[in-house]
Amino acid sequence: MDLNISMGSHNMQNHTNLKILGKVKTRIFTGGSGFWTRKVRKENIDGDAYRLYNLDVYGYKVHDKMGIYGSVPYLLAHKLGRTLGIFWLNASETLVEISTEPAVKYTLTQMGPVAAKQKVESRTDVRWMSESGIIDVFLLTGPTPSDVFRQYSYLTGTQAMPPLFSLGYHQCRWNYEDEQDVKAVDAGFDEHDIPYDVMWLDIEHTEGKRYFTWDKKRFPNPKRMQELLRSKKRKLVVISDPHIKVDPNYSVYAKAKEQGFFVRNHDGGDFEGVCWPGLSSYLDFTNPKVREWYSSLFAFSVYQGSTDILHVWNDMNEPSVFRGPELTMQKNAIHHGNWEHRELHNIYGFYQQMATAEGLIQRSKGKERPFVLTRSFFAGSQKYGAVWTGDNTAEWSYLKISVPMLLTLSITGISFCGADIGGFIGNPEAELLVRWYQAGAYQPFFRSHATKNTRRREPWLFGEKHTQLIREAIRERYALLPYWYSLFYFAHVASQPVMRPLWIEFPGELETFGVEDEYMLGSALLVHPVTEPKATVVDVFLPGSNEIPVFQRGGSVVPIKTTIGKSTGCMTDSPYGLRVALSTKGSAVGEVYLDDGHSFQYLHQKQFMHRKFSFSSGVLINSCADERGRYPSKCIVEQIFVLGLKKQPSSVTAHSSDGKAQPVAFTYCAKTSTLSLEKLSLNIGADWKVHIQ
Ligand code: NBV
Repeated sequence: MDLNISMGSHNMQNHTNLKILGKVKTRIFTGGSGFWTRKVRKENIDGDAYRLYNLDVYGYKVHDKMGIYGSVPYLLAHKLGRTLGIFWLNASETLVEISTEPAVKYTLTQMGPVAAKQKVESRTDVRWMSESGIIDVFLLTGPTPSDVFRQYSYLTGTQAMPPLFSLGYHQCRWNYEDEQDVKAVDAGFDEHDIPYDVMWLDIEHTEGKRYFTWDKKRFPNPKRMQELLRSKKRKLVVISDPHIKVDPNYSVYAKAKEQGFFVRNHDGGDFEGVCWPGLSSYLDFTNPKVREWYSSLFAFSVYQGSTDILHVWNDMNEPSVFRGPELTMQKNAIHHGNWEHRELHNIYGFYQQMATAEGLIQRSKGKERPFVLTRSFFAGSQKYGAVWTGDNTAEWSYLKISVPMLLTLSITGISFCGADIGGFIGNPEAELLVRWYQAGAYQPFFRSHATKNTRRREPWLFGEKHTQLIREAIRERYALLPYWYSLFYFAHVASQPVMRPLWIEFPGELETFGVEDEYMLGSALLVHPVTEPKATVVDVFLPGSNEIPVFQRGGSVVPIKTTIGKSTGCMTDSPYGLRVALSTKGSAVGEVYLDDGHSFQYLHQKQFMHRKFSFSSGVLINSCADERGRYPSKCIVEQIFVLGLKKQPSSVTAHSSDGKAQPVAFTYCAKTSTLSLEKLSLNIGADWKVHIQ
């Protein structure tokens, strides 16, 4: 591989440290990553550099190299047989120029029958330029995609294990008007038999955009409202931005002012800019003392009206400053340690999310996993929660671009990511909204959101036909929760992205390299969302030797829930099902991970269960995948579908570990080659075998 990195600086002098993780033999050749809305991989570059500079870009353009809300200065390169990464650790404004030389094609001819392979080699040069500061450069030498993911996680951490509820469906809009509105929307979900987990409140829930307060007229009794949600095992997320209203009577402002916790102007006074509350100062989250204090604001005794079902959303943390240069903070503003803002601009939002997550953990005395969504992010933000793609528009092109945007985030370590369902700006027509729900149900962070003054768009407002389609999409998400949760566990412990470009799963298949309209969810499911209007057919590229006419990969076992409740919390005891899709050799493997879904006991007390399913020679085996885990579950596997079974079996028997065998009733459909076992009662956590003869 060819590696040709040039480094440069504009403005101040850089100090560059080059570190190599593993052995670099030769040079890097292609790739691209970060948070750009353009294609992840593009032949030939038009000359402009990618810009990494976190900015609030309302209704950003699709396919644009200018930065938006977050940056990850990390580049991945992949060719047949080799994956590499370059991590450029610097948080100042950074430009990355990528130029690709035209591809050279040559043919490898193997001896024997006509087996000709075409191999395409091209050379890509990358030039990195950071405005300021110290630069640490890490070369991650792979050689496989998962090696690179692991090496990158050594440097930046892995995805935080999300609380289970946060993988359910989230309902948001700017704004749900008042407690009555929240109550009505919440009831709407139950009336229409649509599960959901989280109600969201935007900036209007506060007293004049003073975060940590409630508008007394609209939300006179926030605890009562939270109790209503709690009764259905649902949660609340409220917004908390980094700007603090300049108001000596607002205790958050007064205390921060008194302790010198705001970012300062070059001349020493507190920096003041305009944002939602009017004149505001900005907390200096780069100061550990500020973070510690900010975290303490989430204590139940301090944050009046909050309960343990309240989680947090950090917005505007690029930081967004109305009337500031490019809508952000002056580069010569001063932070803790006398660092100029220019040195750390891209990591400001990262520190707010860090302090918020810490605060939520502390208020639970270290017991509960937090959920924090952030708009701005940097390398490592995955340790603190989720990221979304900001203010997108209700147009088909934004639905389409959500896939490469989320894939880019995923391979840069941020697995918990999503795009506003329906598009934040504008009013989606029913078809677009439905397609967006269908796509979003298979994207990690699943939240619908809409800006102010848009028409209401709760799932039941577009006629029964559309309600039904949205209901099905959301219910399918809930059915797949065991699979989602297991994938997040593997992201957490083994740095494997949840959403994967095809080339990760099929690194030796050249045809997969440029595909960005479909992806793998884990290693078992291939998803190709419909992102065009009036589509009745889509071309789906099926890599590998997959013969199954569903997009579950041949050779995989996917765990599901067979009964859907009002929310994830209501489904703790619901039974499991297993979808076994056989490979051409008639085998399949899969895993399931489960724990209490909310605490850190999986870590401290090993209270988790990790099981492995394997099918070969007609026997499906459930065995323990991690002996350290001890989390008993009463849940049963009540349904098993075996897809791709060539002939009808003559008998099916279930064998428990104590040697007892029981015949199992089954149905077989020759047309679809599917065997269905229902009304089973096999414990999910016990060793058992099912023999199919
Ligand atoms: O807080 C209001 C909005 C929020 O709904 C949106 O999700 C953020 O991306 N916020 C931006 C500020 C206003 C945008 C016009």
